[in-house]
Amino acid sequence: MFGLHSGLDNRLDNVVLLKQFSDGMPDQWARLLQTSNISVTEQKKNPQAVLDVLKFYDSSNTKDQDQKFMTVSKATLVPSSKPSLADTFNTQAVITPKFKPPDIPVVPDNEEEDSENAKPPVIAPRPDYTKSKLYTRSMIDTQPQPEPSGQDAASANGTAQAAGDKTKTEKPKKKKMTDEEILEKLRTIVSVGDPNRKYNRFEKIGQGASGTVYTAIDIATGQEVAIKQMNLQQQPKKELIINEILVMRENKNPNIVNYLDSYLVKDELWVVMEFLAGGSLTDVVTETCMDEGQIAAVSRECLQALEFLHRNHVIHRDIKSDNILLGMDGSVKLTDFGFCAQITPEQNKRTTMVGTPYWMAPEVVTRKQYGPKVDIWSLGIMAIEMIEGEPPYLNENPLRALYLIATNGTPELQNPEKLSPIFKDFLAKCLEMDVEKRAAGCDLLQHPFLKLAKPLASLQPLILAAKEAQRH
Ligand code: 3AM
Repeated sequence: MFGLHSGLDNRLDNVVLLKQFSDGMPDQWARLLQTSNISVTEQKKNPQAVLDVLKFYDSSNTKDQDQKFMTVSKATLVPSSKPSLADTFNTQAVITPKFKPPDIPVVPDNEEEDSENAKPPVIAPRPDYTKSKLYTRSMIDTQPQPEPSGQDAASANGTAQAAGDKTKTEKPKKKKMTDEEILEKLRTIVSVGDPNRKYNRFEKIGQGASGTVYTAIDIATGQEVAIKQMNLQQQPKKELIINEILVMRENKNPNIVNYLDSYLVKDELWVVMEFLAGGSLTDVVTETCMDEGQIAAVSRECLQALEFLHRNHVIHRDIKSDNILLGMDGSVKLTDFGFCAQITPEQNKRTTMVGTPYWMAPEVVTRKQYGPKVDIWSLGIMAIEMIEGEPPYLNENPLRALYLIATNGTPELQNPEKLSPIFKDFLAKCLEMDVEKRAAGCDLLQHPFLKLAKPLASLQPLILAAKEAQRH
């Protein structure tokens, strides 16, 4: 009886607290909070974190943005029409299971097995609901942010102002470019002419966050290319598209998907890039088990891309397996520069809350000034995807996931005892809460874990197995 009473009292207490906390809150926030699964005890423990994540969620929850940052789901549990963010919360009871997915065993690295003789990888017993992309869309906070607190301002080396970012700054706010100004700027970047005369045999391969992706053949060279077609009217932050093309065009690297060309076709911007036939790393992590040698190989390739970008003062800000594409030969390349930020030595910190909730670094979620090391944190989360098939908290509502990132710190692994000490050390250096102590890309490239890397060709059987699993 005592238990029952105390439980009831607790609940009543919680209702009162919840009401007190949400009093004076915009209705939309109170509604989001109610469906977020953030318990009242959690709300009470860290109200500021709750307010931060609510603000972010609300400001990135416009109809336009739902369209832009939605990724099409392949999961059977996901409704066939694109759900709105509100649907995301309302259907949460349906798509969020009450139980944890079964543990996915990490296949031990077998040094004697060369890639050609490798046995087909074990297909992980991964339930369909964990493959949902419903929760894994990229987001950006479009609201202006408050002035930094004294402490934040003092710790930063400068103020931030991205192309298209509304970040805190002492200067007057940068005027938003008009649609005509954006078109004018794009005309100076794109090639003249009709791409339908240069490319043929268009085939749709997918619907991305900002546009539809096709494969096509370059008629002159016979090269297969990928073409992303973006409707300019439907882009809520058109400045980001300019950013995307310029960064891709100016930062060529073997570990970055190669930008080839771009065109304006009526209302659309077409971006032509190299085609990677192996699919995304998400397909591999959700459908197969990777061993440490394969994880080390992918991590090294991604780190090479990040070290290059950071050296050139670019923060990617949306590192996740969906944005890593694979070639059939096992090559690993980073893509989707739609959220990246160009920094300078004088203005090397940003504050815009941007990325995909589950992969976001704590300093982004708690709205501190941040730098390139946010990509290193996200790489650590991506390494967890390679071990467990999904990022931490994926079963949680995104709002609660943001709260947990803000308050829990370094996430825990499901089966840490299955990993080698050297791999655990690598993860700890990526997922270090203290940004100063977190390793930089150039340091991590020297980490002994990467010496375990198998040849890239060892990824081929995983790519084939993922493709095979997706056919069924
Ligand atoms: O729809 P899914 O997730 O299978 O991986 C990207 C995504 O696939 C793929 O197009 C879909 C929408 O973004 N994609 C994007 N760029 C690509 C490229 N350069 C690409 N696939 C191959 N090469």
